[in-house]
Amino acid sequence: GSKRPAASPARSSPIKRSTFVGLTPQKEYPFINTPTDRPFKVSIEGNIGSGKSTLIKYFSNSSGIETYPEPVDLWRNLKGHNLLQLLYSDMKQWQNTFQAYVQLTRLNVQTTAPKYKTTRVQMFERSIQNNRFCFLEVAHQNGMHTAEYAVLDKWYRWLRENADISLDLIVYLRSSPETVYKRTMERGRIEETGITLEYLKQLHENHERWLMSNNDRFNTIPVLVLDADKTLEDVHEQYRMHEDKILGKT
Ligand code: D5M
Ligand code: MG
Repeated sequence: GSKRPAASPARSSPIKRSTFVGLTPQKEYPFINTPTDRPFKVSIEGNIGSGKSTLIKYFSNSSGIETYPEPVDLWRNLKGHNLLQLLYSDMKQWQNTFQAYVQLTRLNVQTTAPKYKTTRVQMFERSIQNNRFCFLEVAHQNGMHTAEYAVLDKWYRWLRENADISLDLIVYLRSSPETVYKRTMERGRIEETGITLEYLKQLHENHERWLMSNNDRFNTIPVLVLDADKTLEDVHEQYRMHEDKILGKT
């Protein structure tokens, strides 16, 4: 691991909330730590349509990097049931089941041992932390019973204590709801045709609270913020510019 001097410009000046790009100030864990006994674990986070899959693909052919796209296909076919379809057809009815299953599948992915001895980086599309601090919060705000919320929270706490779900870095593809709304509609994933701008705004606010509020209750993992509203070429340029950080070569 690498230790750096405590002062950095980003820490002394407050975040310009609308335009901030870079590593967010963190009170207790301001620097990226590169482990020596296991691969560097990085999670790619952001709203629906923010370009997470694109970033994952960008790094997927590099040697030493293992990428783990979201297990959407598992959610689409659980013994013939399309949970994603069910979720969007009736959120109130299905969000508890959906959160429970997503948490399980993410746990499975995030605790996967690296395939090769030479693997330096494990890169995940979203995380079990995302599930807990973003989507579970949204579900609760949208009417999930507080008892159901408490059960899933208990599960999360148990998992955090008893499984290694640690992450070394979060890359936040920060976007505006309007931009990702347009992209999501253009992508046209069949289950997602009913997604509203309101829902994407709500997801945005919850990503912001989780990753930008500098509140230890939600997050203590370093966050690299990229501007995902930009064109694909510009976002690729940001990948290249921050590649060393993203891959833990700091
Ligand atoms: O995310 C894939 C799809 O899965 C998208 O419709 C959002 C949905 N998703 C992912 N995780 C959750 C949780 N935990 N709750 C509800 N919905 C979820 P994409 O952003 O397109 O890669
Ligand atoms: Mg995706």
